[in-house]
Amino acid sequence: MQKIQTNCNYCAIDCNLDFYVEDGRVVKVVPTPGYPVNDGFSCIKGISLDKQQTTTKPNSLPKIKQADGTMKEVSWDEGFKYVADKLKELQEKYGTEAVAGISTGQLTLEEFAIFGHVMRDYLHTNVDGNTRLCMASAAVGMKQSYGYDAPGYTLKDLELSDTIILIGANPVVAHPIVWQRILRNKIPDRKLIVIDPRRSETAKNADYYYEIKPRADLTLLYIISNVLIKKGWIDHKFIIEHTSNFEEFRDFVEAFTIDRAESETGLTEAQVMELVEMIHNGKAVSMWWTMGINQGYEAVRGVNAIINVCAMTGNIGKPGTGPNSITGQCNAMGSRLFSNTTCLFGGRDFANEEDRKIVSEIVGCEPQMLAEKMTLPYNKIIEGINAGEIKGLWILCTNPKHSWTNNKTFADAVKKLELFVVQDIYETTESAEDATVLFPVVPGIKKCGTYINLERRLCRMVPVLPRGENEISDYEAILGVAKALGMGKAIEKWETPEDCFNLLRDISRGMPCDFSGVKWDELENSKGRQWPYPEGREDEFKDDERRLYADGKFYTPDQRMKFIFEEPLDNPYKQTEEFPYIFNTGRGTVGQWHTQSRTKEVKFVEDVSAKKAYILMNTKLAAEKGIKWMDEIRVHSVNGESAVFNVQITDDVPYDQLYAPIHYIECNRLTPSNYDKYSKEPNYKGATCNFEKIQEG
Ligand SMILES: Nc1nc2c(c(=O)[nH]1)N[C@H]1C(S)=C(S)[C@@H](COP(=O)(O)OP(=O)(O)OC[C@H]3O[C@@H](n4cnc5c(=O)[nH]c(N)nc54)[C@H](O)[C@@H]3O)O[C@H]1N2
Ligand SMILES: Nc1nc2c(c(=O)[nH]1)N[C@H]1C(S)=C(S)[C@@H](COP(=O)(O)OP(=O)(O)OC[C@H]3O[C@@H](n4cnc5c(=O)[nH]c(N)nc54)[C@H](O)[C@@H]3O)O[C@H]1N2
Ligand code: SF4
Ligand SMILES: [Mo]
Repeated sequence: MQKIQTNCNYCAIDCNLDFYVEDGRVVKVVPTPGYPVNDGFSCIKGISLDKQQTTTKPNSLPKIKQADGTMKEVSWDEGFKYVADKLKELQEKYGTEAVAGISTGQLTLEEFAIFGHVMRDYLHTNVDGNTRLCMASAAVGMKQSYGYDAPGYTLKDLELSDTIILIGANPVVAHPIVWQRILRNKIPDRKLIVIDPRRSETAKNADYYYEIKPRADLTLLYIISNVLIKKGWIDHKFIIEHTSNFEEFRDFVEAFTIDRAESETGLTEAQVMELVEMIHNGKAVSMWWTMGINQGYEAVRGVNAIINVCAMTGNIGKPGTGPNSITGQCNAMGSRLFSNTTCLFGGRDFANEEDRKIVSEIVGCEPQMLAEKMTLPYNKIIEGINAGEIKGLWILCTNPKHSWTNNKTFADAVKKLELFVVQDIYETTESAEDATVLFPVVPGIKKCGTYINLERRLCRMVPVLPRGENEISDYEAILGVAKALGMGKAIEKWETPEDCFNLLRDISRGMPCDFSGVKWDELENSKGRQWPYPEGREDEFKDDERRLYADGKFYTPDQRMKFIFEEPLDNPYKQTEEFPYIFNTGRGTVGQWHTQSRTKEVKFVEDVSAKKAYILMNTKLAAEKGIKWMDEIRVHSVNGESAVFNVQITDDVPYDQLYAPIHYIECNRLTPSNYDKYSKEPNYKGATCNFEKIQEG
């Protein structure tokens, strides 16, 4: 029996797992003992990764839609040629930006990098990623405050913090290893604090739970900042030596007096004081956030505000501290730096001549070929299709017909496309229904590549199972189209994932994410490597768990963390008589992953999962409306759409809110086309709605 260590490609923890394989079949899966991230633990998604082998067809060829609407199987070479010719034809007919791509945070570094090279550099067009739906606000916020998209923590900080504040994060469901690391924290009197508008699974297990009004985080963080300053509970030395713009911030938050708390945030003055005192008394305070912050109409400012609180109290760069952004998808951290979408590879600048020279020399093209500007954001791509300006779309490893906000706009858009390539491990996703070309590719357990986890750790995916005839990986599919496009010299250095890794590694040299000391072969069977890990300085960076900012130096031009703030905006979706309820959305269960294309194949997850869309409703509200457990209701959203859900009744959701798990397509039928103005991340958790009971019979 052979043991193969590889990483889980669901969430951003990137657990490592040992697969025991015999005769081409997985016999057992054991979370890798001693791996610094998950050390012998994982969730059920990780240990069921091998279940996908049963659904991927052994003989997987592309399919092309025919004039009569049927899909015809063709050889891979024909598939590559068809897509390449069609992309060029559409560009010639309608303009360079008439084709676009939607990439992902769930592929390997090498896969979205080559996609970014082909589409953004060679074809000079737009590619955004599903990371926009997820991490864009954190990425933009960190770039503004720190000068670079660099979450500074290591997971060990969860065990070293005596005051852990989770704001807009539900790790019991969404990041079980974050939760497990919190449980390993044995500091006496360690406090776990949760700020969430609903009593989530994590809130129920917290020492302190604050039921904040939805979207009131920014105001709360400004009030907290003001009280901390007024009390003098701030780290003057750190502020003077390592930050900028503090005085302006201090003057700005003066207006955020504690008497505003109750009406504006839903927390009483006493609750806010309790929270502030815990921040002050904590020796190592850490704040962790996820989608409750990132997915809002002023999300970037929320990110800045969390960073501000940590910085002014000196809770940054030290063990157990930090404003810590928890990443969503397995390689969202990698895609933010290496997908060639919002920055040149490695976080370099599209407009910087020196950066262009370095990157072009390494990747093997002329500097003029490189993309010149950031991509159009996701929403503009969808709007562009609906406006008839974009005629071709190639999506990889994402299922937007389900996950995109106000998802009818995506469903409408794809009907207008002349070319719609869907590259997925399943042909049965909602998005695949409208494909004009299907590229079936192998799942993670049959391919190789690298990933970067939420604490900046690179790790290797190693093939666990052999491939069947005609089975190819995402990398090979993209490379095939690149060659059919006639990229020639510009793709010569990209022959294998290992070649690509080496290019990215060279590009990273000298950047904050420098991983020039990491070697492809050495990553296998290793403990992974957090960046930075510069070549020649390996000894300085040899620890298995490392954090950034210990020296108080940031990536801004003056090396200072910048206090950034702005007057809170008016909520675009106020509760009205017509739409009196907040429509909150998020993860439902540990076993279910996003649009369920993968996890519904896992029998022991599917057996315990609801088959139809459901929504959580407060007990009192249900009683008032005469609604019983699993009654059907039609929910009408402020976005103009409606959808049907089964009701589950609970006290964990406040009276004026409904909570819809994202794993059912109905959820995003009702979310709005509304975005943070800086990050363009959708305001997924902020719509309002109303509902009526569907009468039986
Ligand atoms: N099982 C499972 N795990 C997953 C995923 C999955 O699909 N299934 N997806 C992965 C991905 S890509 C991501 S991004 C992460 C997401 O991980 P999380 O962000 O932890 O998950 P969510 O359920 O989207 O949202 C977290 C919480 O935000 C709260 N919230 C809503 N509005 C507000 C608000 O105004 N203020 C505050 N403070 N909180 C608010 C919600 O009530 C919810 O409890 O999970 C990852 N892990
Ligand atoms: N209302 C609401 N909507 C949300 C959110 C929310 O909190 N609320 N969260 C948002 C967030 S944070 C995220 S990250 C998105 C996620 O949204 P999506 O990315 O659309 O969701 P997934 O189901 O993860 O889609 C991944 C697809 O890739 C396929 N796949 C898996 N492995 C491979 C592979 O190796 N290669 C290829 N080519 N395909 C593969 C899967 O079969 C699946 O169809 O949803 C967003 N939507
Ligand atoms: S989904 Fe996340 S927590 Fe679960 S095994 Fe995979 S990486 Fe680990
Ligand atoms: Mo995400």
